[in-house]
Amino acid sequence: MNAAVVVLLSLILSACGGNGGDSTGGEGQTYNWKFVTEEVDGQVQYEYAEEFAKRMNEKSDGAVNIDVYEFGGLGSETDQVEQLQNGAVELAIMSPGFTGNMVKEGQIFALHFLFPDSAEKTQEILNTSEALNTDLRKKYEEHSISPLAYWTEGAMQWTSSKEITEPADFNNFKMRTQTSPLILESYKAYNADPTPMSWSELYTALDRGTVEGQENPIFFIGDASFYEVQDHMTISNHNNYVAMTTVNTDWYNSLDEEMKSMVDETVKEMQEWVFEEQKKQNEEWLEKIKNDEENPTEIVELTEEQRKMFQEKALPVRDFYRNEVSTVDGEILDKLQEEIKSATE
Ligand code: 6CS
Repeated sequence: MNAAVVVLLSLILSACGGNGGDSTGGEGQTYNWKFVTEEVDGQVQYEYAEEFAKRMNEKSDGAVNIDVYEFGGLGSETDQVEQLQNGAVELAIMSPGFTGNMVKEGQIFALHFLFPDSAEKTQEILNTSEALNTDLRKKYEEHSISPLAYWTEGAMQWTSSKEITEPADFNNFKMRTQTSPLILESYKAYNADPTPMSWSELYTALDRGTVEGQENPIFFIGDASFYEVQDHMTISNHNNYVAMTTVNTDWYNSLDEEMKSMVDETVKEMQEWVFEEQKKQNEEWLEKIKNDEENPTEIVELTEEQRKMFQEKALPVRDFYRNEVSTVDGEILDKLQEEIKSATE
């Protein structure tokens, strides 16, 4: 989207609500908030925001009204980050993969094979980790973004125009990634040629061969139709797609205690809800992709031996994160690794 249009949209959005939305004060106070997502109707992030809005409306006896925006209307993923920062929207689902140039530490989620293979264990760690929920949150808050929760949208898989089963298959392979520099670094470790872009351009880029492959959870590969313009899907489980429920920090801090508790409580309840939602969508889409005869996809699952080859190449990226990316000498990563170790022992 044209930058001027985005600025104009942001101004209109601010004028329509601003911090805290409509406030009539005391009894009968109403709240009108905006919640932007990076996905469209039916997809996990959008469904999350709709469910969150419904619960808040019910709990507040109709006092809280949240307008949910699907991806596209308010610009690119990075435009949406700015809208949350400047308070044009109060709430956003944000992927750390689009904030890496700003919140360096948030790129921790770009590291392959860091979290356990079990999605349940991964979610448990995302829920309880002090490294993420306290230390990383502080880093985001330096930029007016408060991540209130981290949740998985499912394990990521590769789709490609040729079969990928070992690191050598990535040699000079044109791989689409999100914009965080460490994601690009993770693919350079396999000798691939990564290109960052918004997912709004990805279907066409895959179709035209501008890029040859991409990574995403299965539901997204299905719902965004990427598999229709790709021949192969590798079940690699090389990483988890992590999304964050974020709020504008000043706005959140300006809520009265009762409203803040209602937001916190709803965010907490949503963790279990969204885990089930992503699981259902990922399972359903895997079956649909397997059975789509019009758009056949060759699906291979990496063997443990093949995964080990990728793991070996991916491990040095952690040192790169510690030495070149982290602003606190890898402290958050070290703490997270300890937490992962004790959760999986
Ligand atoms: O690949 C992407 O960029 C998109 N993938 C997901 C699962 N959600 C939104 C995001 O922008």
